[in-house]
Amino acid sequence: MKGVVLAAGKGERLKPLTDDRPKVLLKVANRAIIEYVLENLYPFVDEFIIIVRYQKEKLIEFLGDEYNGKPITYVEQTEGEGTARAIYSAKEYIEGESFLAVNGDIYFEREAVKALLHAFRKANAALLVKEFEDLSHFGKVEVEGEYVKEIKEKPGNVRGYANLGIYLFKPDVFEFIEKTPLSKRGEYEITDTINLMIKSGKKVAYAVYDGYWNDIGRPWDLLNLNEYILKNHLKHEIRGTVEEGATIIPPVEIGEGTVVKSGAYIVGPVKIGKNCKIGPNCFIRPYTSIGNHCHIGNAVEIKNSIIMDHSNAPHLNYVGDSIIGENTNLGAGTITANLRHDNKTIKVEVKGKLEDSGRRKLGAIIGHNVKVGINVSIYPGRKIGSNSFVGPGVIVDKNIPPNSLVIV
Ligand code: TTP
Repeated sequence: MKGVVLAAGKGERLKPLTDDRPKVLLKVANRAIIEYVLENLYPFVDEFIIIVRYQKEKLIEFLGDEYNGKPITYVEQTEGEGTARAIYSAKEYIEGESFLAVNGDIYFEREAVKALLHAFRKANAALLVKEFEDLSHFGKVEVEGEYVKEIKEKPGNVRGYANLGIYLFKPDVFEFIEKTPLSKRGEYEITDTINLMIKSGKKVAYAVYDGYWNDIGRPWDLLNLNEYILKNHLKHEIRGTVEEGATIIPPVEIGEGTVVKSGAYIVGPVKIGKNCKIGPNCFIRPYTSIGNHCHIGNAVEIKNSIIMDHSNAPHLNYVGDSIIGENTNLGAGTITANLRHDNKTIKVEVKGKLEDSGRRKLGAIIGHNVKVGINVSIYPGRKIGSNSFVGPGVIVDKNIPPNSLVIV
C-alpha cells in the first residue's frame, strides 16, 4: 500500500518558525515532525508519496529519496489550495490500489493506523476519529452505527468525535475530488469530498483512536508535543562526555560529541543533541530539547523549551516555555518572561488575530538566524521574526516582523 503524506501547506500560523522552511521540517525533540509521521506509517506502506510545494527543496534535501529503505516519491501540488487538491496530486501514482492519506503535520502512534485498516474492510473509505470535549478547532464527525454520516467543519464548543486527518481511500476518491466545490475559506477540502461520497451512497467507515494525537497548527502545539515525546519516548542514554561535578537526573539523552561541564544540573526528561557545549554551571529543567551544535553557558536556566540546531544561550539567560529557531543567539542577560502577573492565560497573535494559547506559561517564539543583544527582555507569547537583529536593552513587548532591525 502507498502512503500519501500531505506536506505542501504554508504553515502560516506557525510563523516565524516557518519563515524559511515547511512546517513538517520543524524539529520537536530533535526530529522533524515528518520523521514521526513516516516512522509510524512505515510498517503499513511500501512506498511514500509526499505532496510538496512551499519550500519543497528543503524537504527533499532533508529526507532524500528513501526512508529506511522504502522509496519516497515527491509530487508537487501545482493546482489549487486545500487537502483535497493535495491528495488529487497523487492520482497518477496510485495505480488502482487503496492508499493511506495522512496530514504531514500531525503526530500519532502506530495503533492509529492499525485501527483504521480494520475499519476499512467493510467500506469505500475510512477515517480516524478521537473524542474531544471541545471541537472548536476540529471537524466534527457525525456517525451512525459503523459509518460516518457527515463531517461538519468547526462546529463550535461541543463534544464529539474530531476528524484526525488520517484516511484510507480507494481510487474512486479522485472522481469525488473532481466534483468537490471550493469551501468558504477558499480551499478544496477533503472533508467536503467525503461528504459528497456519503451523499452519493458510498460507505465511509470510522475507527475510534484513544491514543495521543497532536495537530501542529500553532507554536504552542510544538511545546505540547515536545513534552509528550520526552515524557513517553525518551531513553536515558549518554553518548557525550559528562565532567565530574555535573549532575544528571534521568532520563536524559546526550548526543555524541557533546560536553557537559562541571556544575551543570540537568533534570530529565531532557534531550540534548550532538556536539553541544553545556555549562559550566547551568540549570536545564524538564521537557527541554536542545538541538545539535548548541551552546548553553554559565548561569543559564532553561525549562520546557525547544532550542533548535546551532543556537546559543551562552551567558546569564532565562529561557522558559519558549521556542528558539535555528542559528539564533541570545545576548548575555537576555530573559524571556513566561507568566503574566495577573496569571491569565497567554494570548498570541496568529495570522493577525489574538488567540488564547490556553497556557498560563508561554515564553518567546523566536525565528531562525536571529541575533538578540544583551539585556533584552521579551514579554510572554511575543514573536521575533527570522533574520532579525534586536539591539541591546530592547524590551520586546510587541511582535517583531522578519528581517527587522530593532534598537532603543
Ligand atoms: P493546514 O494545517 O490546514 O494548512 P497549512 O499547513 O498550510 O497551515 P496554515 O493553515 O497554518 O497555513 O494543512 C493540513 C495538512 O494538509 C498539512 O499537513 C499541510 C497539508 N496541505 C497541503 O498539502 N496542501 C494544501 O494546499 C493545504 C492547505 C494543506
